[in-house]
Amino acid sequence: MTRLFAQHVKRTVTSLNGAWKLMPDFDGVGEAQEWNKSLPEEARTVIVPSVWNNEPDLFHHFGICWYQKDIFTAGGNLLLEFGAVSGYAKVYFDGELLGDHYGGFSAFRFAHTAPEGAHRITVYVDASSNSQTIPLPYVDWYHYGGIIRDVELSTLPAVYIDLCHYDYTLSEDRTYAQLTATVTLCAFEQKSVPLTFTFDGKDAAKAEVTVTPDKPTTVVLGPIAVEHIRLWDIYKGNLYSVGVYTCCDDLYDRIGFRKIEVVGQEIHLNGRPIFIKGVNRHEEHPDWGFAVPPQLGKRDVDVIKGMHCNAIRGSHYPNSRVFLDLLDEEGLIFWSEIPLWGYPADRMADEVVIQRSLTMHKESAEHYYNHPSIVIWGLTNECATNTNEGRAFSILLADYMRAHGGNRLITFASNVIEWDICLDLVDVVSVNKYIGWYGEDVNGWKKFIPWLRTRLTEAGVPDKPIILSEYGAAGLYGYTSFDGNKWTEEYQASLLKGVTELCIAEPGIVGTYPWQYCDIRSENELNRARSFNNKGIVNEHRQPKLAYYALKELYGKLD
Ligand code: ADA
Repeated sequence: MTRLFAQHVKRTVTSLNGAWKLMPDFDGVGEAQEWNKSLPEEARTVIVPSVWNNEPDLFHHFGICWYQKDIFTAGGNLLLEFGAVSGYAKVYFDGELLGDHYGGFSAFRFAHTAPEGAHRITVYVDASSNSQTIPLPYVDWYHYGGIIRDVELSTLPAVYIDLCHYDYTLSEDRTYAQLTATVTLCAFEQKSVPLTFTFDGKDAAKAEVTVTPDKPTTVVLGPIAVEHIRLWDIYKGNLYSVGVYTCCDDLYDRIGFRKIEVVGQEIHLNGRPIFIKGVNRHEEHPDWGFAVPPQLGKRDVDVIKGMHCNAIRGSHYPNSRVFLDLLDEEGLIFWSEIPLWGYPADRMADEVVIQRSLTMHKESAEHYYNHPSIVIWGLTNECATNTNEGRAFSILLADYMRAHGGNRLITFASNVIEWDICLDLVDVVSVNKYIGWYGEDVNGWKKFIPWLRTRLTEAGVPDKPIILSEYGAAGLYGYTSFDGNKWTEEYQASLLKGVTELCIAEPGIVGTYPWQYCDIRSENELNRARSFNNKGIVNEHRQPKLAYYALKELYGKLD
């Protein structure tokens, strides 16, 4: 996968990005007509990763498409990996089903054995949505479908390394750590292999492991002692190279040592209170959909850092690993979530939705575990957390992420703060509010911000820190006027400035995430001008609006 460092040295990995055949299946006939074996002749060539909606005739196609690629491999034990497929995916190898995957923004893989020669990979992608999908049909972004991240084929030895999580405990003074590597190995045939844990370029611990093909084997190496630690911190992307290897396979990663915790009404990073100077960002661009190139991610980081932000919320879905790598390096804080956007009570009681939600959070915890930049897990966004169904659902998700998500804070973004009954479940209370845009007069903010603590006290959680996780106004790029009316850049800039100032001055408010970094494509039904959500601080081409300079000045003063 595209990362900022090499994950493998011994493993042979071939990129399957590039030309694939694409065939839209408007009438759902592909399975009956065995497209898993061969696509019709009129299938077109597309470049993967991409979204099919950027094909001129497929803009409004929210259903099924099939992808196919003919490959040549030296054969043996293979691992076929997808960085992400937006939609429900079924993967076929030479016409035979390898497996399926639900969840549009996370990586998945299938192991398979095949002889040397020519083979065919086919992927069925269903990007349609209904009352049981995540996301639901009604969202405020575009339902792009496609193979949106890298595809790779690796050749594996009999025993291979599937996953490795690194855990550590820090000494009181945070200069020393005890570090372990928890390694999951899989096998095509029973075998013993020597396993080495390497830290900062030096072998640190070893074990002999026997792995059988029936199930993955997990082994813990270490703890090893790490002294004179350079902590990972805001704007200090201090990273250490870590890895595990056997005779014939390896997996490298990077970690950062840091400690995040809530102390009274504050969030402490490495023992120090922080103020989160955030921004909400969709990983989206009209030319690329969700398949944004890493170069754009880098540009976004530069623009966001240029605004003196120290944090990004990945609204509303898991972001690409390469983007998280950038944040790890820059020392920027990340809030990661899954697209549980606007679920009403009955949907949160639906067993299919529950299982899908748990799986998607599980995949985030599993794949993103080692990224120091992920400091917050967002469980849901604007769901009915004012209902018993919402509470039962939130408990399930919070318990899972607390048990498996590493040293991170748990939150969800509430738009029902007045009636929310889940506030006790989180480490930090996050509030979405659009006073001054939808309905109420902009002056309402002056009452609302100090009232939040009163509300928390009434809800029985008087001491939790608070984040304003969304607020904003649309400003049409280039539309400026002395009248300062809604939709002008002036109105947007003044609202964001005013609310951010109120939050900074309010004790117990520990962070702000204005909505939103850049303009994004949205659905027509939401009555959005240009069919875009125009609340971007920069437009979709990353050109700054007045709000950019207003926030830059405010956030800059806190550096
Ligand atoms: C919500 C939602 C965002 C966006 C925003 C808006 O808070 O979480 O995704 O839709 O409203 O612009 O209205």
